[in-house]
Amino acid sequence: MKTYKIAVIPGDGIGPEVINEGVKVLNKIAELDSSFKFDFTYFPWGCRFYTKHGKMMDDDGIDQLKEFDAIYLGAVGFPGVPDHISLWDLLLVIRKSFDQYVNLRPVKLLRGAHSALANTKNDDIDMLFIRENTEGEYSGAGDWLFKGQDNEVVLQNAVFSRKGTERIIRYAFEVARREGKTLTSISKANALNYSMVFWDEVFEEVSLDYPEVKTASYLVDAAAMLMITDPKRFEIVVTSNLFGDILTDVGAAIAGGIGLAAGANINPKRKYPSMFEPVHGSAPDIAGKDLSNPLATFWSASQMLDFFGYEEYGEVIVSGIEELLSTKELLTPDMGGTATTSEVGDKMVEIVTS
Ligand code: GGG
Repeated sequence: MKTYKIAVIPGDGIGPEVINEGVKVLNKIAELDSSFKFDFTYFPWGCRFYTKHGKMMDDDGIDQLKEFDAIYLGAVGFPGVPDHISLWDLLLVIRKSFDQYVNLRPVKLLRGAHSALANTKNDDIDMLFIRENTEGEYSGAGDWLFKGQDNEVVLQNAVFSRKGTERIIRYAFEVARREGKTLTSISKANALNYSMVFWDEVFEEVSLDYPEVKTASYLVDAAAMLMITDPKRFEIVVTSNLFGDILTDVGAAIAGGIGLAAGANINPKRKYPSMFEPVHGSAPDIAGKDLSNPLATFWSASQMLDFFGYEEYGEVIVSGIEELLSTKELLTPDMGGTATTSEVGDKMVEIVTS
């Protein structure tokens, strides 16, 4: 029997609640198949850890995580710890250290989900965002000069390496070719006259290796509008770190809400663990109240199962989410229901075993 070692980082705010339900569901899935099981190891890292120890994770945290097959993360960020510290010293350091350069974020209107767009059919919203995840606008390069003085200057540099840009675009072309779908590149070359001109050039170059893949390109501002007015035109989308982060929140709004938005941070070479996490943050206002929505965390678990090659079980989870959404029996308040996080988790466990 194969044992998958999973590092669990529940993190902050609602992170522990949603992760608890996700682990319950993953354990139940493993009971359906005698060929694999999960071995979960918990790490108490996050803002509470920072308040006690002055750091978001152990000094050798990355070395500890290397031993695992995957990381399952809840949420990071809590009032009292500056957001750029909680993000950079935990989430982003993991993505970069493990070269998780592909961020897969499905923007798909599941059966039963309610889109912020009127008169939308499920088939109208079915995209996969492939976001560059280790460099670009989130390179972390910059400087803060003459702090507090009249001549204060702040620099935040976007870094687009040829290797980093080419590999994410190539990955996206591979997905588009495999799925027979159109690949859309989103950039902003008219204003960002170095980085995005380069991005567009690399996209053109790589496209020559995939003559069978239909392509489209949009400026990010136009893309944001078109996702609302004509979402059907987007299928597979490749874009930079910042644009992907922003546009997938637009995606969350049109595909049922942030409580349904899932994400996978993938190291395609499988040299290091990949990380699975809901897109949402830690929602401190509802933390500890058993009110948070665990559906995105379930969907991220389904992405983990897909990654391990158990697509049939990944599909069991996604159709379970659809059943929950369609029957509307047990949904959390953000989805218009009155159920608690743990009640939704219990119901999901029941659905996946039925
Ligand atoms: N669920 C993970 C989390 O708390 N994410 C918060 C966030 O701000 N993420 C930014 C990003 O995905 O780049």
